[in-house]
Amino acid sequence: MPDSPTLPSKADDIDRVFANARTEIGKFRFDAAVARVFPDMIRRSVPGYTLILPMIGVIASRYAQPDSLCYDLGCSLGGATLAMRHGINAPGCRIVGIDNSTDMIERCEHFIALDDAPTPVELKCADIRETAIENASIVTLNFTLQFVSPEDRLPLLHRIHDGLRPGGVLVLSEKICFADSDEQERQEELYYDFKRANGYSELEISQKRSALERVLIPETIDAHKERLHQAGFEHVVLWYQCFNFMSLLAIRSDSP
Ligand code: GEK
Repeated sequence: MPDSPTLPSKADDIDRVFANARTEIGKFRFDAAVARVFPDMIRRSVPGYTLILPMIGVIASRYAQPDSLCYDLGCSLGGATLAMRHGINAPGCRIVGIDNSTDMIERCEHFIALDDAPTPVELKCADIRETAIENASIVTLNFTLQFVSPEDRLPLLHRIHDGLRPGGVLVLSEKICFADSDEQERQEELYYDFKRANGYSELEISQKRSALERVLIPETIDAHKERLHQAGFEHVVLWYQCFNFMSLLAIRSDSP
């Protein structure tokens, strides 16, 4: 397995963003307070995040094509960027990490500078709905599409498909929901148990849930698969699922 670095996290970088009772809960934002504790927040909030990153490295080692671009869309602090950087074996690749949070991109620059793998990384503070995607062999949307408004999702996936070379791949990781309400309740409860087991209090869980309402919009696995097919991807396979989190591998057909 490629050596995939985990982002450094210090004792004072523990996520306590929602630990104190708030009189009013505003919309969740990827601001400086979140960026500072982000490695701890995502590790304790997304089941399997620490497994998915090294697997993105494995996928990169197989699918990165020589002289192509590898995009990390919604790169945050560069977890998937670094995983790809350490997985890529093909010569002449360049990674482009894009995020529209200046606080995330500033910190991401720091983490990338600390890493010495040879593949060049370019970071951009931009909206992924507006940035060009071209000559790509790998694109990752690692828990990012869920923050893009539903009507903008298909146009973005179309552009990703068209910007991939034949045989190129998209890794799409998302929080999901279930069409069956009993299943939804069961998986959501297990998810909250996961958060409790990771030290989050009932107050933290409920305040964060309120902050994410209408900001993070989950969909079913079938809705994601169907949309990926509509965007032109021929082969779509579920390669990871734990409770209400999953990751799909979507492959652009080999023939141009
Ligand atoms: C990781 N992939 O560590 N344009 C650019 N960035 C965006 C947009 C947009 N329209 N919408 C949201 N973001 C990362 C984790 S976090 C997931 C991704 C989470 C960015 C947003 O600023 C944030 O940094 C990221 O997408 C989502 O592998 O926090 O659950």
